[in-house]
Amino acid sequence: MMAADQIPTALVDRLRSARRVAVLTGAGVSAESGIPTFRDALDGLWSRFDPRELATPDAFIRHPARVQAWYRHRDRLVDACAPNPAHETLTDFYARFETFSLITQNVDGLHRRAGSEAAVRLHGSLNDWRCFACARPAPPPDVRSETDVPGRCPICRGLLRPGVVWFGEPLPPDELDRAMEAAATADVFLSVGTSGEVYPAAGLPEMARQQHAFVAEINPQATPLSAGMDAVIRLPAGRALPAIARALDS
Ligand code: BV8
Ligand code: ZN
Repeated sequence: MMAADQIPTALVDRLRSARRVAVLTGAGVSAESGIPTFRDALDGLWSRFDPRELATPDAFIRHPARVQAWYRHRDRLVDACAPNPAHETLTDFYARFETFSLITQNVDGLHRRAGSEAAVRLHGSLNDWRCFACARPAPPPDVRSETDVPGRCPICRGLLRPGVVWFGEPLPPDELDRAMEAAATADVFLSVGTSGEVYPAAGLPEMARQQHAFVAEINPQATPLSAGMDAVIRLPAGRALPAIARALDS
């Protein structure tokens, strides 16, 4: 059993001596909580869409009720799920290292629900709905299908949008600055559960590597980032991260 969860000793050694550790997570870290990964989020009736056709301002303007219904569908999926051992182990890393930065692309809020209040949220949050016109925060619209009337702002009647960063939209500057500072100063950088295809987040592991951090990937599948890694762990995050914690404790 332990052989299957063998963690590269080079990674354990570098983590033991590391002062500054940074972790970038993607949708794969929530997979074991039952949340479909970003590319699998198009389940059931949503399977006829590509996420990049829905997660854009243009799609929202053209089909507001469709986009609102998809995000409310994902909201409900997330509400029924809980953090898994991957999220919990990463929360414990705050106490384990002198400086620990958790950077997430995920919008499901599970890192915060696991106690990682300081998680850097590069792509926003499913829960924070706001008016597309006046930007006032608003309660989520009760829209379940693209044929429903789209939800509107109670103040200016503008359309309501989820508080996520869509393709073509800039990332929140403060969050991106924090993430880049973490990558630029990390001794060890872990890329966990991300396909490494969405920028600028996917550029963070390379930033860390360029300043000679030890960079490792935790993902059952290879990604475009794999070739640049000092170590790869082909395990689910919910097994690999607790195994890393156990190796550090032994
Ligand atoms: C921007 C919120 C500029 C919405 C998301 C170069 C530089 C800058 C930009 C670009 C660039 N090249 C291209 C661009 C444009 C674009 C981009 O990157 N396009 C891609 C498709 C090529 N980037 C942007 O548009 C960004 N904006 O740069 O703006 C700008 C500046 C000024 C003014 C105007 C504009 C905005 C990108 C953010 C898009 N929003 N999310 C929503 O969620 O609906 S991105 C979306 O993809 C999610 O956040 C998701 O997290 C993210 C990445 O996907 P992953 O998390 O990796 O998930 P995925 O399903 O792909 O993979 C899951 C992985 O987990 C798999 O590898 C799987 O093997 C693994 N896995 C499965 N199970 C497990 C597991 N791993 C571990 N354990 C398991 N159990
Ligand atoms: Zn408004």
